[in-house]
Amino acid sequence: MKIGILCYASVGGSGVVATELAKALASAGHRVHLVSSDTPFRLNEFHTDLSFHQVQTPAYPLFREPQYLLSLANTVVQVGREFNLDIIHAHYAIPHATAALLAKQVLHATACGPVPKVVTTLHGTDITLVGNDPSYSEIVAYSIESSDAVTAVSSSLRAATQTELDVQRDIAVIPNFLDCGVFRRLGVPQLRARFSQEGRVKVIAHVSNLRPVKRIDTVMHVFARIAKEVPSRLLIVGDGPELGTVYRLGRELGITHLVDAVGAQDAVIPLLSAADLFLLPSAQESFGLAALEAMACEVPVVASDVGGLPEVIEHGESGFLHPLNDVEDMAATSVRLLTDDDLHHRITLAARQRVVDHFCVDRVLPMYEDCYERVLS
Ligand code: GMT
Repeated sequence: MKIGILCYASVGGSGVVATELAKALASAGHRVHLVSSDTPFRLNEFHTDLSFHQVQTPAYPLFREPQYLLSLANTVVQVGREFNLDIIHAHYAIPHATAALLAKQVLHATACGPVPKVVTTLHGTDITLVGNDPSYSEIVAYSIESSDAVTAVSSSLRAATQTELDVQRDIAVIPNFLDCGVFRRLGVPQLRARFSQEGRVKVIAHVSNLRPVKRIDTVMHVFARIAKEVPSRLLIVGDGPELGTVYRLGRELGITHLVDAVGAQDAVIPLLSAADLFLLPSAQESFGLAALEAMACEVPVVASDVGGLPEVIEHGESGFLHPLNDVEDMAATSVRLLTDDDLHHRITLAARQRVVDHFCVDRVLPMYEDCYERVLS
């Protein structure tokens, strides 16, 4: 199949999933065209059947607002026409689904042959945080209803789409995935020695784009409680608007000297491989790709019981889930995991096994291929 994929280039799970899907589809013999404002940050290697098309959004003095939606749709029209795309796959509804539908209309009006079908994948905040905002909701709901097929990364997100946007159509659940051969715990003795201070302290990790929804304040409060009981350090990987909260609460809680904030990093596997525990106390998480990546690297996750996280982590089996903002219980569970080697070992193995059983690329890729084949037939 000839497939165009639209996604964000910025650090975030939807761009990661779209890019990994593009790579996997190309490796499986499809011809894939990735369309984005910039090179997506996980597109780090050359694939013969995967091309990247950058959207150019020229400025003009009359425009006070960027016209990205139009230039994106225009690029998709050009790529669709030039390469006879069968499928346009929009990742994240805003504005990708809308741009894909607009491009399809233009291709329909101007083409002599078949026009591509539009598949939209919903990722989370495109529904729960931004998409349901009254300033976007009409267009988002219309774009979802008008796509030829729609997928959501969890049952929880499908339900939220139906209730929050009053969408009636079928939505298939296709979970997020990773390459289980690549995402595995590595031996990283130097990194481990650096963060664990030669094995004297435990390493607690948090990886995110540090936006308010990730509840960095809770990460800091939980860690402060852990550090009172177990010698440990906090490894924060990522950058974003809440970085200031890390520094402010670090000072207020007297833990600045225990925090390593290393910024946004492409290579998260070595960093996760140096960790003993992963905290994800988000206010909302439609899936929690960061948790999945930690579990694949044999790092037990303590997270909030929200959104799609219970579809990834089975509480008490492959990780732990606590009510939102339950700092005391999150800290108590973390201390148990860090002080009970048998429990830590059991959860670690179960977490890795859960990823291998349900979320490896070879299991999930056929679900997307089936979805494409269904809309084309
Ligand atoms: O978090 C966002 O604002 C958007 C999005 C992203 O691009 O990172 O995250 C969502 O999509 C990920 C990939 O499907 C999911 O793993 C995240 O759980 C989800 N984020 C939220 O629901 C907050």
